[in-house]
Amino acid sequence: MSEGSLRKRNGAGTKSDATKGKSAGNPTDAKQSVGQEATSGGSSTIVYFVVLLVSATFGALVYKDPSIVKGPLYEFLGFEEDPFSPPTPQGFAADLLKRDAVRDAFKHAWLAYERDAMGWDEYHPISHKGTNLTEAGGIGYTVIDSIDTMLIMGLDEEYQRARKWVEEKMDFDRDGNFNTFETTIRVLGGLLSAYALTKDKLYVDKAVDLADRILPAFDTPAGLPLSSVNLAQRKGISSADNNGLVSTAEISTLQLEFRYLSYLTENEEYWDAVEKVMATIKKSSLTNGLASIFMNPEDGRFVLSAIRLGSRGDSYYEYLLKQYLQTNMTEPVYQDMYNFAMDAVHAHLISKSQFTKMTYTSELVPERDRMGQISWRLTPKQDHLVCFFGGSLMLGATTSGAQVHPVSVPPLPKELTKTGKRDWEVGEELIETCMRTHETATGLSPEIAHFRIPSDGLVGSSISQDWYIKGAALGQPAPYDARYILRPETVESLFIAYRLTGDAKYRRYGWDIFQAIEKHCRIETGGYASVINVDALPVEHEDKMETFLMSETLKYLYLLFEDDSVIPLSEYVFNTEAHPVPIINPHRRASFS
Ligand code: DMJ
Repeated sequence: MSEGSLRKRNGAGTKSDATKGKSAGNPTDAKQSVGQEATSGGSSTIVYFVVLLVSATFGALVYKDPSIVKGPLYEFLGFEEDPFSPPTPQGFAADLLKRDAVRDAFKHAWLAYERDAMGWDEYHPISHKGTNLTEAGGIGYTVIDSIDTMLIMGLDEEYQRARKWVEEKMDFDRDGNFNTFETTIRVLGGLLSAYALTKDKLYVDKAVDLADRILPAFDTPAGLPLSSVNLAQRKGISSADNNGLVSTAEISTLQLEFRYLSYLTENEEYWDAVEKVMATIKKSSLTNGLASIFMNPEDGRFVLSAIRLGSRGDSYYEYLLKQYLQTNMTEPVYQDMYNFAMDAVHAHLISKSQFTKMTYTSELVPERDRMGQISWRLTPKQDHLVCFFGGSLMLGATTSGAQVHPVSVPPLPKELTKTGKRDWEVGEELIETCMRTHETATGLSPEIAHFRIPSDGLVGSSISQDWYIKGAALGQPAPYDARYILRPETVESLFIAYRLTGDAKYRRYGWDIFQAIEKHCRIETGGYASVINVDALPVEHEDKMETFLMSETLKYLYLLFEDDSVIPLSEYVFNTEAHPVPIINPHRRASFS
């Protein structure tokens, strides 16, 4: 494994970008120019001593109470922002103790899985066993989802054993139905990222084998891939549960993976398949810019269904931005689609809570009255899944919403467009809201949070805060909404926000979450388990360790505490399962606009 491939090339890491950025308002530079002016005016010793005395007195006063001058001073010095106020990036050096604590946690998870269930798709840490997604046998779901985290963490021995398993045991010739989206983001994405970080041909060969088995799922009249695919029969399978409809997030979250594979292999078929999906979505887009969560693979149209940033909607928005980033900001069509979607989200889905004015996202649920008239009900419900969106908005603000590239760290207001500023602010606020949902008995956030609205009938109830877990009642079984299943979305946003601001508070938040996971999800005999009710102590566990703990949650936490030259955001884009793939200069242009 070459560390060089993980770190920013040519030595110009985000750290130096940050330094470069800061120089726009760098106090050191400013002091130098002030000093030069003072001395260039005259050579007299008296003048020199008077200036020195005044400066020293002034300096002492300011040292004691910087607030007396800092506003006027920084304006006088020509700074756009207050250089004396936090957040001040302290450099992006690793916090070694915390970083290594996260690495130990990963080892605790991986070694238990390896001991009890190596090669099985999923792991159950309490019963110490593995299960597969289908009766047909495993496809390396957990192994592949974890490999790039080992590479990033420098876990060489674990990595070598995992690679050996991929080489000798992994088999996609399984006669069972696998979810097209999950198989792509976890397994294809994991293989591609392992290749990107090692340049080991084994991973591309495996990726090609898998992608060729998934491709037939795209063979529908509108080109929208079916929900499942039989990997051995190479056949798309439509979803019986959803009347053959496909989920918007699922069909629009395959693009980074297939496009990168096409770039590597020069096989245009992969690129064409996923681009056609985007062309169909663009053609069908609703006039208000919103996207409902189901589409029809027969005619390529959106189907009347909920509109939200949570399940079945989430990564549609994520990949609009990331497709623009993956193609090195050269494809205006993805930027247009992203901007159109963001305007719609701000206009219709962003809400403020009743009492403390927390920013959150609502859902629009269609309702049909007796006359067949449709109206939309704004529901104050936010999935934990939505917590990716704060970081995503901030990333969008500094790229799609930026006037200069790269922007400073943190960006200066003048560097952002009007919509960039809007997205940056709302992104920061959404992260704060997600952190508020960690104010539970365990410090873990629930799967779904509801926010108080005047019509909720809870006036005078014991719910004193702005948000609550619906259906939770003392002495009653915990509702589904109360679970924490080791999800990554909040720490994903914290990682991005830290890289874009250098604000130490994001590391503090991440450390709090990590400690809550350690305290309540860690199984002493090995592994981590989901918690059934985040608001009840002692916790009750569900015997399952989701694969995204090792692919996403622990990776983002590790990178939050790692120095910022590792997987720099200027060179990589993370797929929705946190597998980094390189930003590419595309060899072709989008065939639609
Ligand atoms: C992951 O599999 C992916 O992030 C996906 O986009 C939705 N969420 C889960 C983890 O919560």
